[in-house]
Amino acid sequence: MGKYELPPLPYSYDALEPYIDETTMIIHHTKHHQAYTDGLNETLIRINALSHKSYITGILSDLSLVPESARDSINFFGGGYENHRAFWESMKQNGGGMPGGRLADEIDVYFGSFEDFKKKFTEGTISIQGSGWGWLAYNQSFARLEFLTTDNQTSPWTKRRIPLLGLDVWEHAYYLKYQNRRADYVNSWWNVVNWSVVEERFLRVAP
Ligand code: MN3
Repeated sequence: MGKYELPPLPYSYDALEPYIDETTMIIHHTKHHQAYTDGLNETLIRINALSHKSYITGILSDLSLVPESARDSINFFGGGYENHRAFWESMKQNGGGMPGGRLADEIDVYFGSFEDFKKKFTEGTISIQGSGWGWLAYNQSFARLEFLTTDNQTSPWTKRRIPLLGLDVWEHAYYLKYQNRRADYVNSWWNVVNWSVVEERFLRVAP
């Protein structure tokens, strides 16, 4: 694939105000995401795999193929690179509301209702111990939607799940504005979710 580069944000750093503040977005994108990107490139160089034919999601899907000495680094930096890339894309200014179409129907089937889904996602993500992510994901083996959490930067791809919508609850994602109030951050975040992107992701993978 060649060297990975920090993907530009699809909006300005202040676009998600007041829910996610500009300073947090600048640091999160230019420092944290940049560090995952650099760490991924350094790890690939170390194992002579910068020209690996698969995009990072393919590598994360089967870490057993990665040399053992680099597996944790690929999991961490590769997951961090990809999780953040997808995270930025799944938010927008004036987001929020509800999904429509087939995704809305499937959420009703597997979670009961959109409100039930939101509750499960919110509570499950708030209660992650330490750093991690909450996810709405697609389980291709069982052709169904699922909620899951992952620790640190582990990607849903590594758990054989296709990420549709993820929420970063590392303290770096909210501490400047919300301090220790993770619940306030998670509840606010629903106002910036870009449901049309999540619907597109779902329609690409669900037959
Ligand atoms: Mn982060």
